[in-house]
Amino acid sequence: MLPKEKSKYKKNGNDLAFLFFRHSRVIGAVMVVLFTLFMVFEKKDDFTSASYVLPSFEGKSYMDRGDYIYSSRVGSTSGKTSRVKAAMVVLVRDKDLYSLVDAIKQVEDRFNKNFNYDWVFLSEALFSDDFKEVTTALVSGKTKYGLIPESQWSYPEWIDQKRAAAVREEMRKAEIIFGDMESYRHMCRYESGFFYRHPELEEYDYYWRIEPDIKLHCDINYDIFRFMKDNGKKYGFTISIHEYVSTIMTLWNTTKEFMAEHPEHIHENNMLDFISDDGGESYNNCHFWSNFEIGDLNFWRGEAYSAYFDHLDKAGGFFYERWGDAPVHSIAAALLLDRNEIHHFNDLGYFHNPFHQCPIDDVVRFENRCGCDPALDFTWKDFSCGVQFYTVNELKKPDGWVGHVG
Ligand SMILES: Nc1nc2c(ncn2[C@@H]2O[C@H](COP(=O)(O)OP(=O)(O)OP(=O)(O)O)[C@@H](O)[C@H]2O)c(=O)[nH]1
Ligand SMILES: *[C@@H]1O[C@H](CO)[C@@H](O)[C@H](O)[C@H]1NC(C)=O
Ligand SMILES: [Mg+2]
Repeated sequence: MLPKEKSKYKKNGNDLAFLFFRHSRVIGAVMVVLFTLFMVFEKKDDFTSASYVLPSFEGKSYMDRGDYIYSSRVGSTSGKTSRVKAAMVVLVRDKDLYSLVDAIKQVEDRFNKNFNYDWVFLSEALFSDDFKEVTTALVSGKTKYGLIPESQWSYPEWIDQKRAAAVREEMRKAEIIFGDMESYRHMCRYESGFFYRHPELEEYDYYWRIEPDIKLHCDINYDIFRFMKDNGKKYGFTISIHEYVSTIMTLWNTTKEFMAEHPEHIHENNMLDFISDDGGESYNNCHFWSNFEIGDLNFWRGEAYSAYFDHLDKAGGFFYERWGDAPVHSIAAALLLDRNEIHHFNDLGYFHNPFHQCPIDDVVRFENRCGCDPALDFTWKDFSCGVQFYTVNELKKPDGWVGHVG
């Protein structure tokens, strides 16, 4: 450095020091005011620390906490690495591709990029090359595209199609949701009785049902399918809800016929108390919302459920009423499974219009990077059946659940 420049810097430095001393009282006063304001607004005592540490973690994952999420019946899934035979399954129309892409991306980013499970897309019409290319580009596993045989997406011969059409017209007038739709009925019947028999699903034991427009709010940091297998779970849900009675007027009576005819299929440790408040006399309309399902395909493929589906299908309520696959699957799971085989995934965070599941437990939400507002969580609300599920199964509800009722 040249001497001249050196002196310049020195001079500037002296000037600054001079200014500081001249105004030291003013500067001091300003600093006191700022400090006081800081103390007033920042009531926390850790105002000096540079990084913020989440208070409730205590270095422990909720996965190891052994509380309501992993109830006493459920073991830890850590340490297991091998994949199970499982796939994401999507029933979808070709034209709904761009309602589906973001759902796929979320499932990949939040879960599947670490596990690379396959995706199976099903439809009653062939998928376009565009659909196949876009979906294949998005996923980390293999993709398969299955065509639904016409025999499974049409009227069985015992159905009176005139009667079915008359019902649709009545329901249209009564403004019953999807009541006038023929395709919706084929969809519900297919999801109830056929998807698990599709040849493209033959090699799998577990499935996760995914629909267009759904959202996943949280990371899933464990292999959800292995969790099912290791813990003997056969049906997993996120949201439960009461069904619209006018769509299932005779479903319970038809179910009671089945129970009387096939007592051998009713599990001795069933969950009847989730779906009936009077010991089976009537249905309380509680069901698992089946737009999300993680389940054991072999349960649906088994003798008990096959007999139940056949009984319902013969009765015709998929067409003469508007039986949904959600109450059908739920009633079956509640009656034919051991209640311990049904699992509430309270740690996922999920949205299907119009309801959210958002874990109200801070530790779960923070640990899984949930991007949702717990105030919107549907689980504990009146129209949900979450309280019923936790109560009849004597599961511990998360702290503060009462504040989310209503
Ligand atoms: N291939 C095919 N898939 C269908 C058809 N109708 C519905 N689906 C699929 O079946 C599932 C349920 O249908 P949705 O229309 O989502 O019914 P929902 O969930 O009761 O109602 P919203 O999502 O509120 O419209 C979704 O995965 C749809 O993509 C159809 O006619 N053909
Ligand atoms: C159910 O069956 C009972 C007894 O057979 C009958 O009285 C009742 O009306 C039926 N309910 C419906 C909704 O069909
Ligand atoms: Mg849907």
